[in-house]
Amino acid sequence: MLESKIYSSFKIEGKVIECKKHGKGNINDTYLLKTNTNKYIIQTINKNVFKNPKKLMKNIYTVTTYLKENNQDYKGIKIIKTNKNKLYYKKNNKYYRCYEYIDDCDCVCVTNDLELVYEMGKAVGNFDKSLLNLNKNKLFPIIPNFHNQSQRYKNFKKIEKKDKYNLKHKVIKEINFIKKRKKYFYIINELIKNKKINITPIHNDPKYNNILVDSINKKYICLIDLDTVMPGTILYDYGDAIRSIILSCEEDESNLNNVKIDIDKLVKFTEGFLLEVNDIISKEEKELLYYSIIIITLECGTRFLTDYLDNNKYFKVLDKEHNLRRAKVAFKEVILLEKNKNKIINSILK
Ligand code: GN1
Ligand code: MG
Repeated sequence: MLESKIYSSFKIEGKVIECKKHGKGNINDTYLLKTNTNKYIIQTINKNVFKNPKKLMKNIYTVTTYLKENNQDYKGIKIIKTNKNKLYYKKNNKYYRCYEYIDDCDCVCVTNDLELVYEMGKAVGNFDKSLLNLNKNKLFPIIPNFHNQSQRYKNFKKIEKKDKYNLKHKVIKEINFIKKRKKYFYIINELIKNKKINITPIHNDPKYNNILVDSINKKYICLIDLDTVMPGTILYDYGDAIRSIILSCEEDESNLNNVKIDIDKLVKFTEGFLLEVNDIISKEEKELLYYSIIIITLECGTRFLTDYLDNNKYFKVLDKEHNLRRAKVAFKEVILLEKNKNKIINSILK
């Protein structure tokens, strides 16, 4: 599927045996390249989302170098440079990058193994803790305002008002769902403005399939997909990981009856996360853990619905309704989180 000219421009070892599509990311295209001696990941970088691939790769280089320097046992992403020692390869205005494949691991989606969920919490907490002292000015704001919920709300209102593709009438219920919850889009921004929340380099996208675990030894390995490592609050990472881990189904499930949340997983993930960030999390941040799950889930659903109304320009879709299905799942999840508010707060802040 990939021209040999592309993979052979990287410093790969061995004789290529196969190169197959891999993973289920919503943004980049990923391939697994096998040689007779090694395995690699090759990705095309989505230029519509990442306007500056050069700076994107520079960020990943900065982060992985920093993590390696500070941890002798570093097991995360390793960039394979091109034969010309560059961090990416460009051909026909397309950008490609190559990583070492991280072997002996799994990304577990719908796992019922609470020990693994606990490890996933540790993985996210440890990642955030490890980046605490990386100078955030060294990171280029690759997608400005990525988790700025009030901007996301504004953008949603703008697209909805324009209704360029005449789709609004189909999703009035979902639009009202978001508008009714407008207050959630301002909570974190307000606290950041009042300096109640610490801003440090974080992952920004640690959903379940970006967390690698060793399901045999029951230990986390690392977080992958470092595209969005930028300054933010650890609450974004906590909220984003949980929203995907506690879901009983994929995020684009079409039967809403299958959308359930698992509070035991929520509790276990939180335990692992807090174990790692205990010394760096403030009282205010701790009190916001529950809200951050709702805020990030709502933000995510709003982004899906906005993209649906905008004719699917951002996320990869299988059909025209794909983003709408994703949005509906996220909104059902928000409802379930709201319904279980007391139970969740009591069990994670115990
Ligand atoms: C995208 O790249 P991927 O599939 O890990 C998106 C996230 C969303 C997620 C929803 C750069 O993540 O922000 O939460 O889809 N990444 C970007 O599944 O927009
Ligand atoms: Mg990504």
